[in-house]
Amino acid sequence: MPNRISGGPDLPQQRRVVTDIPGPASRERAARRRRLVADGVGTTLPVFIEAAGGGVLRDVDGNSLIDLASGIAVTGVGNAAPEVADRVAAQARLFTHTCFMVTSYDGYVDVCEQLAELTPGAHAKKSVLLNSGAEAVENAIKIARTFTGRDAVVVFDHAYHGRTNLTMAMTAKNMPYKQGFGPFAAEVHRAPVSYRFRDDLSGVEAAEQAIDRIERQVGSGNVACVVIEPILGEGGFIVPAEGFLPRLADWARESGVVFVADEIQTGFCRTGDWFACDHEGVVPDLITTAKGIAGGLPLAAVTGRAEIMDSVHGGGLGGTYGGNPVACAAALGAIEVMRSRDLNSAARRLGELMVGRLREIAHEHPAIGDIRGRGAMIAVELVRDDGRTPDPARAAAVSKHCHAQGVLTLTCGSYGNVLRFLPPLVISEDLLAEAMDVLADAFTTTA
Ligand code: PLZ
Repeated sequence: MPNRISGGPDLPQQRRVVTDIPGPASRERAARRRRLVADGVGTTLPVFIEAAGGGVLRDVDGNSLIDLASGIAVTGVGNAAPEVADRVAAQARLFTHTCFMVTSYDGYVDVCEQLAELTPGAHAKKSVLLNSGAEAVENAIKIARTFTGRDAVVVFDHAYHGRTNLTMAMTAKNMPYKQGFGPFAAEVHRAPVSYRFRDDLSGVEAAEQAIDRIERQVGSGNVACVVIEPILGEGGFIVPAEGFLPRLADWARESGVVFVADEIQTGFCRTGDWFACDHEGVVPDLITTAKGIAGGLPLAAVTGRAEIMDSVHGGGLGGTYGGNPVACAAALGAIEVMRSRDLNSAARRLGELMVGRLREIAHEHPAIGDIRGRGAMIAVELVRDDGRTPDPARAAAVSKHCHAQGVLTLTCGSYGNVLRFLPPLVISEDLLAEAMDVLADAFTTTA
């Protein structure tokens, strides 16, 4: 069937609300969805999308929504970016699959070359390509365990690493990710993270506290790896205080522990650097990436020191679809956009715009207890009148108002009280400013 509507950057870059949201056409489809899709699959906003591009999503009722989600930090280069779509189409016409473990192709190796160049550190690096973030984290643990001959995995409070069995064990929050899904994998240990809004510790003090916990409760000689999101994503866009990550990385090096940065949400220009670790010059031994790497196609990777990556026996890493040629073509197109349009600078500009506006809103609304994040990964933590107690109800109400007004916002956080903003890095500043106006209005309306 020919597609009459085309997405991508040609889609009119405007907010336009022509029906209730969700409108009648979406509501009709939602009934069909309920009949056919498992109830356990959630939805933030029950509209059906027919086209998307730049900073907007257009639904089947003709509403044009400002996108502050990017499909959870995926479409940084914009939805249906021509550089991605064209390469995907061309590759799909050549061949769609061979299985890289059966016969090789250039796209896979090209993506590994880009990863070696772009990820932190000048050492020799190698990669394995996979399908999802959780699968990348699982593989990082396999590699760290083989390299060290140790079992224990250390993760942090408020961490999110995925929904597979091992990564559920690593994820902190019970509902909705873990409830009823156990038993969970063994040898996963949790340490406290630096959380400036809720602790009084400097970054180094918080790191010492975490290290002490690990040494007392696990024993550093048993630890294969520490896995940390340099900015914790689903857990509430928690930015560890300066010095926390470098101290932890130093301790890992001294202790023979593999330092794994999970940059699945923070990677590929989102924070205004290629990777969030770059901000403090932290060089992880292994880095997991996914989401933003391929402009919306499923692709993930573990990249790391060649000697660590190569500790795994031949045939020990892989999977049918990992590094699928169409997904690799998409990644090469996406990375081309990041370079040619300097999306790191774009992310920084968007961040300044958002933080500036959020400060104004916070001035009038004490419900905003904290504004944090980096680049185009920004959030506000909402609290009650005491300035401390989490207020998830307010976060939900503000988000609901934004949705009704045609702005797609997301919430997150261990308490569900964090509103997060993840616009595509190619969104126009005007559109983002308009979204912030709607947000300001949402705070006033829900006060
Ligand atoms: N590590 C840091 O952010 C995915 C989860 C959405 P997958 N975050 C979005 C949801 O509710 O399932 C994520 C992440 C970090 C790992 C993952 C997992 O990546 O591609 O969803 O498996």
